[in-house]
Amino acid sequence: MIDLSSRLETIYGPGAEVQSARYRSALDVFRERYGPGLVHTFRAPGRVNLIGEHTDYNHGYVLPVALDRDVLLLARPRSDGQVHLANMESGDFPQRQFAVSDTIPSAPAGDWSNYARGPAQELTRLLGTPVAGFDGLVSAAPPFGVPRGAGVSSSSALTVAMAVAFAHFAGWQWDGAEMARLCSDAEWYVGTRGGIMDQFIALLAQRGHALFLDCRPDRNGDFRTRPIPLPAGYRLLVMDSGVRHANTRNEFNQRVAACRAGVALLRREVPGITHLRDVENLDWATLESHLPEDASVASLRAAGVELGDLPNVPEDAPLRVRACCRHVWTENHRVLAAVDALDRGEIPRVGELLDDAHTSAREEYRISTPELDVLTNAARQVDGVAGARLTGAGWGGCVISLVPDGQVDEFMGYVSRTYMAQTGREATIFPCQAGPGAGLVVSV
Ligand code: NG1
Repeated sequence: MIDLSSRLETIYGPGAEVQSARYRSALDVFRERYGPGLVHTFRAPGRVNLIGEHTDYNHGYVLPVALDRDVLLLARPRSDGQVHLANMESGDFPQRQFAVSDTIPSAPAGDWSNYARGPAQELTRLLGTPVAGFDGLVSAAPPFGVPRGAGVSSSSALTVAMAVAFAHFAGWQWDGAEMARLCSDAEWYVGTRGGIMDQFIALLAQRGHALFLDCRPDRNGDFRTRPIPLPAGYRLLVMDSGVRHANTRNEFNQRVAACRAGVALLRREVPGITHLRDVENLDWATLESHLPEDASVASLRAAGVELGDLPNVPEDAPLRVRACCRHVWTENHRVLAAVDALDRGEIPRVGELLDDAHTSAREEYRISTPELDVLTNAARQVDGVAGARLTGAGWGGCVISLVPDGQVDEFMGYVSRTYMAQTGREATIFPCQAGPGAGLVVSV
């Protein structure tokens, strides 16, 4: 019989006893609901991104880190092709049921079962035969679960946990990159025109490391990745602003549209380009003169600019084409510089780059909020801190900062007090433990 505690220690490190209680209570709930017998427990982590925001869907560079906060999916296969889903947070996520096929109708927008429907459909298509359904129970409540809507990728963690379970029951031996692509397609099913960063880190993370990922596939469809050790002597602290924005998918897709518009317009000058990544070595000052500051979706389409499908983006949505593309161009250069500085152990330089990335996210991509700006400013006041920036899509969520080991307590106290004084809100601050990637944890 597998010793759950030692298995959990390999995932969560010392102090994993609290996880043991969490796993056991989820197992009890599962068996109460679905009956006694063997249960498989899968997990997938959330993430923060050290630097490289909104670059992934532009085929750029990112540097995410997995959290030790994760989504657990307890599951037992069924033989009737049905998926039955329950959630420990049943008030927010009522039970759901659907049938597996290669064309699964999506539930209404916002329905949590879409994060299972997407992977079931995509894996069925990939394997050419319907995958097995299962009885499932999700456990992702605080404090161990991935905070929702906080820009730390709770939706991808849920998608990846579902995909890993479907793959396990289908007997599919996945390889990280192929699985990440499948999960990314599964999120397009849900309606986000996002990139591949979240799925890659959720699957390929290593303890104590960030993951450098070049989001441009090579000719064989492979991606270049490199684990980068987190700097010794520093803790990566995550500050959750508590601000959650609804409907950010429209805003998100508008930014995607601005980038696509930029590519389509620049293609008239630089034939053959498909993503902003293609112009990263050209002089930006020359390029940007070809891009409008502002343009609506309708005016761009009328001018023959191809934007592709853009769910939830109104025709009169204003796109800040030049500023958005400038952010992506400069951000890619910052990621490469940050990797270089980490390799050399030049942590103050990493900090400068994080600060610059936040300024660009705020001024150019316009994804910050007053609360996130208060947190970044407060973080930078503490001695020795190397940078602070928002992480994830933006419009709320979390800020990260590299804090010297000896300053962690002072940092947490100062930032919490300042945030409360300036916004009247409580920040939740926690260290990122850089956990490992998704998979089957235990079958008991
Ligand atoms: P979050 O923060 O999880 O909404 C989104 C995208 C990422 C990436 C970041 C911005 C999805 C599933 N996630 O992340 O791919 O584009 O924003 O860097 O689309």
